[in-house]
Amino acid sequence: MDEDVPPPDSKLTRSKQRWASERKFVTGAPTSGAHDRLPPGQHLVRDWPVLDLGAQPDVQRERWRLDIRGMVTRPVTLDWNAFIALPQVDLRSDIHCVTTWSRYDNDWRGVATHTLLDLVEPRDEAGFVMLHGYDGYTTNVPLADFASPDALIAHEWSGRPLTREHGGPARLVIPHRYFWKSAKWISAIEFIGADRAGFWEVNGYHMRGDP
Ligand SMILES: Nc1nc2c(c(=O)[nH]1)N[C@H]1C(S)=C(S)[C@@H](COP(=O)(O)O)O[C@H]1N2
Ligand SMILES: [Mo]
Repeated sequence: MDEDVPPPDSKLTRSKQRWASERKFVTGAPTSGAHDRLPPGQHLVRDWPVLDLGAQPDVQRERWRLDIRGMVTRPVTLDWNAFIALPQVDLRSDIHCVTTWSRYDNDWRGVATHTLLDLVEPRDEAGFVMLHGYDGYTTNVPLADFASPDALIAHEWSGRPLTREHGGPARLVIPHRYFWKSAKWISAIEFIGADRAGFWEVNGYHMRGDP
């Protein structure tokens, strides 16, 4: 499996730079600006609420795997060492939960989704992504949202390992979508052609989740 992971520079860096310059997968302008930082109907919290289906899987790093599959040129299964060997980024972002709480300035460390896209190279038919969690949770996002420059698979929050209740060892973070799109205990990233509804989306939540 290790041979599937390119070295930190070379092709990966080049194609990241190329994607950045072409703004590949990115639709619309980055969302920020103090005036609209708190989306309509949201209130600020200082603590960090825990929300999930109730079962918080105990996944040790030694047993953790991230399966990246579906409509990609080079599917890969990363173990923890391969994941940590990928380029790491530090990103600060706000959380917006559909239950109306928002939390500003969360410091994440992890692997940018762009790095994973470089690794597996989604095929042209891939338009959406289904995220899978170790608790059986699923959620769907358009590829453009997954590929957002501020999206990452995070394993640290505020300089500490992400706790189990918040999705450790690693979770997705897509800041500009409601937090239910940010799968905790992430186990698989599946690239699909036609959009499919995940857990909350089947239960009536929005397919895009724009706060
Ligand atoms: N695997 C998994 N991911 C999940 C969920 C879940 O039940 N299982 N709940 C989602 C919802 S509805 C929210 S609001 C956030 C909550 O993340 P937090 O508990 O770290 O605040 O996780 C999202 N990701
Ligand atoms: Mo949520």
